[in-house]
Amino acid sequence: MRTVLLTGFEPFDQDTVNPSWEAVRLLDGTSHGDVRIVGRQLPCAFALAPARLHQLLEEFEPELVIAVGLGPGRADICIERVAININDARIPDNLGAQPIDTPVVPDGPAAYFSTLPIKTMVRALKEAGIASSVSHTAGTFVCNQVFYCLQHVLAGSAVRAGFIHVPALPEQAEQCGGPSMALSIQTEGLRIAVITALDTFHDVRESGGQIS
Ligand code: PCA
Repeated sequence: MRTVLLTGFEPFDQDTVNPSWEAVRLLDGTSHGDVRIVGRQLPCAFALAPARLHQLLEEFEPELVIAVGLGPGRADICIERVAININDARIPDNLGAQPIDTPVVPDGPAAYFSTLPIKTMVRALKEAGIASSVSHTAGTFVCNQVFYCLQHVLAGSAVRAGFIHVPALPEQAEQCGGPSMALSIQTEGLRIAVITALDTFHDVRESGGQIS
């Protein structure tokens, strides 16, 4: 059976909900043709997330992996381009750890690129009327750590992988007045992202839009 693995994160900081997990949970058990989608949750903890990720890769042997996280303040579905080899936590994780300027993988390369067709995914989301863009930073917290570990462990393999940041839910953004996106749109956006990644082996060449 062909498998796509999606991961979402447990809530972190002051939140009681994490849209990345809520959306991934809704997609768990669905399928696209002969491909099943498996959705699992990752802990928001530097000490736990990589091991859980490795476990899931071994258990499900997916052909495609998309890790998803909440990007507070993000206004659209951000297809991440690059993971960097640094942990620099602005807040403590769910175990109280707050690494500052430590490597994700000692002696690992400075960065890894997503192996997903990121521009085609953005285009497909926009064509479906869902706001999306290429992002050039996944931050330096647990999301970037997981993204880096994912690309590190799969480097040189045929398994394609990448990371997507989703916006806050409307009920989360209410308190601070920041941008948000409804869960149903996030979920549909991730579904389109998965299908597009599965079906696309050569990314389109078009501008990602940013100047700086
Ligand atoms: N977002 C955090 C970690 C977990 C999540 O959903 C981040 O962007 O690093």
